Amino acid sequence: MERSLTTDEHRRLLGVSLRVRERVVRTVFRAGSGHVGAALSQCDVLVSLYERHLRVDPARMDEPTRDRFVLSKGHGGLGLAAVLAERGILADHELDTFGESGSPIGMHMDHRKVRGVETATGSLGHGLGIAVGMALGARIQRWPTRVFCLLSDGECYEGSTWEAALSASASGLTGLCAIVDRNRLTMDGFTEKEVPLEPLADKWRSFGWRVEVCDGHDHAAIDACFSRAKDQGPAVILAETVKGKGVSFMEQRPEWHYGSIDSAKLDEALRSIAEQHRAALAAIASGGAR
Ligand SMILES: Cc1ncc(C[n+]2csc(CCOP(=O)(O)OP(=O)(O)O)c2C)c(N)n1
Repeated sequence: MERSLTTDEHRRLLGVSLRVRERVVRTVFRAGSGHVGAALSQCDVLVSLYERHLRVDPARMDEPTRDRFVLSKGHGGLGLAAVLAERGILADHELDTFGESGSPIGMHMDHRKVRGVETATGSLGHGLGIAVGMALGARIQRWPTRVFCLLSDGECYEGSTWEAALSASASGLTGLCAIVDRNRLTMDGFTEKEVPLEPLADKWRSFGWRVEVCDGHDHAAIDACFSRAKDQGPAVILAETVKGKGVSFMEQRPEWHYGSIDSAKLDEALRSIAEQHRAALAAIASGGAR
């Protein structure tokens, strides 16, 4: 695997992922519930994107030529809110209201209410079409804008996703990069046991997309995919992930798609996140991945 990160940068990204995961579980504890498994699954991909590839200025999120990120898997809003807070786009006190009655920051976020959110999502299957429209608009304006879109693998069951994929390749949209959070789980079961999606890479290729496949928790691998996808679009990164990643009692368990945690579970979750972080640092020190 091509490595584009220095060891120091890799350690820094792991530190950001650690803090994002801590924010996610603390927020679920405070809010009383949330899509915790989905948020932990997408965490490392979004950290890589926001820390190294998405060209935005946190102080000027309305700058017209900025890059755009569309969270097509809208139930990942909890995880995106934690990343926005870590990047300084959302204030900590704003994140603290996540999911509260009357708060602007709901479980599915709304661009009219939350700074840094580009479009309202929640109904699966619509984000890629919106991202295609944004990329076409940027091309017409001759802006340098790149558009990134995170889909869940469950969204690859939606016909509208494939309509958008067809139109993106027909339009030769180079500034568009989709990422599929390929954790192989939906809300209540495993994709390959229910309606198999494999061979998923071949499906995207046959729709005219350049395909990258990587370990969606290996920052070096994710970073290399984002770098290769630049100007190569439309490109899709199939990020092989683990739902609930970082909290061992949640990993690959459908019941943690959405849930609540009491203070004992919060402590257990924080311990698990810290342990996995230490293991990842040790792997880097010994020359291994993650
Ligand atoms: C059109 C539509 N149908 C159903 C739902 C309800 N729903 C929310 S999340 C989800 C599936 C979750 O699995 P996946 O999409 O693979 O996302 P993951 O959490 O695994 O990243 C479903 C069916 C929805 N939000 N939108």
